[in-house]
Amino acid sequence: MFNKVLIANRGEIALRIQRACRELGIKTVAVYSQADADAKYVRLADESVCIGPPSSADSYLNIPAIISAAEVTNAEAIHPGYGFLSENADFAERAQQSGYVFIGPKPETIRLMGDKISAKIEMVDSNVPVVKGSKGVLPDDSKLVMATAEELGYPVLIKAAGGGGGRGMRVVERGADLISSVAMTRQEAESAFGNGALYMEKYLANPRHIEIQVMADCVNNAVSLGDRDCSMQRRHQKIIEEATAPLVSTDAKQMIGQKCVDACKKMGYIGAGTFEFLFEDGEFYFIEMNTRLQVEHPVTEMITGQDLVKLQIKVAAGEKLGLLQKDIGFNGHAIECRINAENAKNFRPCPGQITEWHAPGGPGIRVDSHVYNNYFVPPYYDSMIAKIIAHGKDRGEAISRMQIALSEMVIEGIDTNIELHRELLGDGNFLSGGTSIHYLEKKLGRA
Ligand code: MV4
Repeated sequence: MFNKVLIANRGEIALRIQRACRELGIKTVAVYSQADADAKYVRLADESVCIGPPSSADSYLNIPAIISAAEVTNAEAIHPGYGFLSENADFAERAQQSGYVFIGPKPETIRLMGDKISAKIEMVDSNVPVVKGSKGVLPDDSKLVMATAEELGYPVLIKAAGGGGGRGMRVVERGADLISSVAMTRQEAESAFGNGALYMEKYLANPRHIEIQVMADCVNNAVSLGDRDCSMQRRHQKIIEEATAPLVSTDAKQMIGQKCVDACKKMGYIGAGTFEFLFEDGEFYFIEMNTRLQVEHPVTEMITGQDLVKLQIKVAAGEKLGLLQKDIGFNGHAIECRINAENAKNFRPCPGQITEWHAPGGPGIRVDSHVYNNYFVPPYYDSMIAKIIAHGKDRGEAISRMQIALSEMVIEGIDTNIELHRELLGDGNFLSGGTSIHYLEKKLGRA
């Protein structure tokens, strides 16, 4: 096992990774920007290194500064968390070349999945169901583009190979708009990702977003840790996630989980991974794979009893998973509410001083947060300040516990989305389960 791990992230996830390291007897190095100098996870780490000014580009995205911090502290491995450099294949490669273990998949795997076209081809080859679409990259020839769209039937979706997470895509409703839409999307993709490669898919009108969590070791053992429903989102920011997905048969979940495991084995996947699917009319359609730990990993931890961060670190250190699929059980239901520092009406980030902080507790409640009384939420980063996770024997109990937790929580000094969560936890459609990816935006639009 490693002696010392550098955590190349901030906020709640830096603290979460630190806790896993501590359980494994690993010393921790926190890196921080000048804006995070007073943060709790910086104080709690065994060592800390300032890596630059507040702006992410100069600190948490500054590869040479992070590698230098690993050098001066003699760290053996780097955990990238989520966001920032977590899916940057060049970072993984440079860390490796400098002699550090990158806690994640191989750089070539990150690259393969980072290109959404090669990822989709890999899934087709692994027998994972994908959305109907162009075979690989969309050709330049307008006639061929038109023919592809006609064959799929409108509406179609033009997506950028370098995109993902909602960036670089455009819905096309009719043939008359197709060629200009392709040209615009290509332009945007070239300037945003330096890659004008596009692909086309049939547009699914009202799907849910369901993802499969996997974990794999370096001797090609892989397991599925089940699914999560992340359909409750606004502008591609998830706000509530739950495990397991409501109203999907256990058989269908097991089948798709097994396909993801097989795909992992075929590509020699190592570490934690998430297969993202759209789910419509009882069918799963692969859209993207995330090669990192996800924000919503706690709901999976609550129902499986597995510590995903400890498993990530173990397999990165070359240890075997020591788990077979039959060892993975699912117990009850878990829901996560993401608490953001944001204005309730316009959703704009609301940084500032927290003057009162009371986190909820009680049976089945977990709070992952780096916040404390009088903490100052800096304006430079993501506005998520806490995650409340409620676990219960079934969905009803998880919901009831979350409602109580939300009623207990007090955050003063800044605006948050707690009130929105309270509203959603009483929303009839949410309570029934199975709302689509468009549900929240439609509900907010009506309000
Ligand atoms: C789609 C789709 C409908 N049809 N693909 C958005 C983010 C990226 N991960 C893929 N996305 C979508 N791809 C087809 N063929 C609808 C979305 C989509 C979406 C997906 C997941 C979660 C939230 C979403 C919000 C809007 C659109």
